[in-house]
Amino acid sequence: MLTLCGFSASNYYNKVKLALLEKGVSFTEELAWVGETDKACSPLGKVPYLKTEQGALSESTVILEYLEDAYPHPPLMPAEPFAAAKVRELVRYMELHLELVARNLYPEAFFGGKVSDSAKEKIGPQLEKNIAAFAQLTTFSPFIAGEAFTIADCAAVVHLPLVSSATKIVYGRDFLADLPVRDYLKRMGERPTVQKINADRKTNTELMLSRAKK
Ligand SMILES: N[C@@H](CCC(=O)N[C@@H](CS)C(=O)NCC(=O)O)C(=O)O
Repeated sequence: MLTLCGFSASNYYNKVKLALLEKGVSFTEELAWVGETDKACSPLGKVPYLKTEQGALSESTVILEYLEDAYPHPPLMPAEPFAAAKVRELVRYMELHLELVARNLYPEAFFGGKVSDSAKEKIGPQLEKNIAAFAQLTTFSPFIAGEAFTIADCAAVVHLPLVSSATKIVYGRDFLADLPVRDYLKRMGERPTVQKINADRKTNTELMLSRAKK
């Protein structure tokens, strides 16, 4: 039995949850807020982590690769090595070059904090450059990596909305507006698995914000 630990407002948590739902693997969820995680399972205190009968795993992409090996059907990775590498490349771009850069904006965009003007001046052009590079790698037709739903979609569905909303709030302009992201997310939103993670995310975000007010 698998236990997914973390909280449903987290994009990285939802990336793994979406893969589990798409694969139809049975799992339970254990609520672990940041600061209340099991350090033996996730040494950096990050979520998500996955408890398995053999022990725990941290880092969402590592978890997805484990799930792919342990539960190959339905596949979320192409069998052909080059196509599989292209999927990993897309995940890397979305996380290292888009989400991690945009994350610097979250304190102001989502948590009532402030990002300094000098930081904003650095982050904006960096994100624009990285988004242009990412755009070169994907056509969104119909999925991020082409014909099939893959782990790149598990990442895109959870990360791209945050990049859009953070840039819109902080810079007054959605940096992803020139890419077909809205149509893509609408298409993905027709999947019951995506509807489930989005519904749970809304409920958990309210809980997270009410905890923060206390
Ligand atoms: N590289 C990690 C990123 C996970 C991550 O940053 N999770 C956030 C929540 S969305 C977190 O746990 N933040 C708390 C921290 O970094 O201490 C992964 O892919 O699992």
